[in-house]
Amino acid sequence: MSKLIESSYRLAHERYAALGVDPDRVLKQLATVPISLHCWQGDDLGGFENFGGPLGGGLVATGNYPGKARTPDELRADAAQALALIPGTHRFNLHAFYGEFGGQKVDRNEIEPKHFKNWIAWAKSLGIGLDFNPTCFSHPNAASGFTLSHHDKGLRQFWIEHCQLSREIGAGMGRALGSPTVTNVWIPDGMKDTPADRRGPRERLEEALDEVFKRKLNPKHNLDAVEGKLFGIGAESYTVGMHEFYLGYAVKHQKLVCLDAGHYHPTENMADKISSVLGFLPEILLHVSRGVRWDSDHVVTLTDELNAIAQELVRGDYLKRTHIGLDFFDASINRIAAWTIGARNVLRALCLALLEPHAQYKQLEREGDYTSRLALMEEAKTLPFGAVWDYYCLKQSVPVGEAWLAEVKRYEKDVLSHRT
Ligand code: RNT
Ligand code: ZN
Repeated sequence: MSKLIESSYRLAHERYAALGVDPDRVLKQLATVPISLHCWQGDDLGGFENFGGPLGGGLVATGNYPGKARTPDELRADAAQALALIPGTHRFNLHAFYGEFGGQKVDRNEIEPKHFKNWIAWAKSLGIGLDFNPTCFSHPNAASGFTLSHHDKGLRQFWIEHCQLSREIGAGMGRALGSPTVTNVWIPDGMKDTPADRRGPRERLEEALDEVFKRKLNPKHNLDAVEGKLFGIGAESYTVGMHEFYLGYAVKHQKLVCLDAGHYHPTENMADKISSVLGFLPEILLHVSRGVRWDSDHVVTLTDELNAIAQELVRGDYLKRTHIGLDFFDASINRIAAWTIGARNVLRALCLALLEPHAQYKQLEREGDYTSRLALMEEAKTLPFGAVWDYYCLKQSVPVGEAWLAEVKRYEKDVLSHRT
C-alpha cells in the first residue's frame, strides 16, 4: 500500500511541477498550520460544572449517538484519539465550563487557573497549544437572554468578571505552553422579537467589553478575539453582538475578530471578508463551521465555501495571521469521527489551495485574460490532489484514506460502548 502511495505521489508531483507548483514545499507548509479542535464536539456542549441547567444561549445539539464523554479524562482520551487521526500538530479549544472543579460548586465568576491545570498538563504531554472561551450561556444568570449587555448592573458585572478571569486563565495557559492562547468572547445576547431599544444593549456591551479588556496581557500569552453572529434560536430578531458591532470594536481596539462561517446570511461569502478585515486588523480567528438552514454548526465537509476560505488564506498570504478553529456539534454521529472529518477537511482544503498555481492565475488576471484564468481554475479541480493528500497522511503517520474509520470503530467498541 505505501509503495502505491509513494509512486502515485511521484506521478502527481510531476503533474504539479509542470504547472510550477512544488508539492514537497506545499506539504512542508501545510505541516505548520495548526487547527484548534473544539472541546464541545466531544460532549455536545455539556461541560463539567456541577450545577447549571440545560444547554442555553440558543445553542442546540441534536441527536443522541451513544458514547459521549462524561468526564474530563474521557474527553481528553477521545480528543487524543481524534488528534492521532489528523495529520500535523494541532491545538485544543476549551470553554470555561470544562474546568475541573472537584465536585465543588465553583461559579463562573470564581474560576481559577488551577481548575485547568490537568488540561494544561495534558496539552503539554501532547506538545499542543490550548485556546479558551468564557462560557456566557447555560447558566441561570444568562436565562434572560442577556449577559454582558444586560440592563441589570449586577448581572452585567457577573459576566464581566467571568470574562476577565477567562482572559487570565487563557494567559496562564499560553505562558505554560509557550504558545499564545486565543481567548474568544462570544455572547448569546439578543431578542426573539423586534426590540424597542437596539441601542442600549450595544452601548452597554461596548462598556462591558472595555472592562473585560482593561488589563493589558502579554500577547505572547493571550490574544483576545470577539465573535459576532447573525441570529440564534430564540434570538431571531436582534443580536446585540452582530458582525458590524464587533468589527468596529476590533478595529478600534486592535482585537482579533472571529469570523464564524455559520454566522452570516446564507448567500454571504465569509471567505470574501478575510481580505477586507485583515486590511485593518493584525490577525483574525476563524470558526470553521457549516451552516445548514437555521443551524450554524454542522460538521465541516469539503464544500465550495470551505475551499473558498482556504483559497483566500493562501492567495492572500494570510496563513500566518489567521488562527483556525473548528466550531460545530453533531450529536447524531460518532463524536470522534465528527472531529476527524471536520479537521481533515479543513486540512484537505488548505492542501488543495496550496497546490494551486495561483501566481499564474493572478498574472492572467492582470493581463485581462479572464478566459485562461477561468479555464485553469476549472482544470485545477481535477488535478491528482488525492495522491498528494494520501502521501501527506502516510508521511505524518496517520491513517491514509478511510482507514481512520476502522480506528474509530475499534475505539467505539473498546471504549465508547462501555459508557452508559
Ligand atoms: C455560537 C458561536 C460560538 C459557540 C461556541 C460554543 O453560535 O459560534 O462560537 O459555538 O462558543
Ligand atoms: Zn463560533
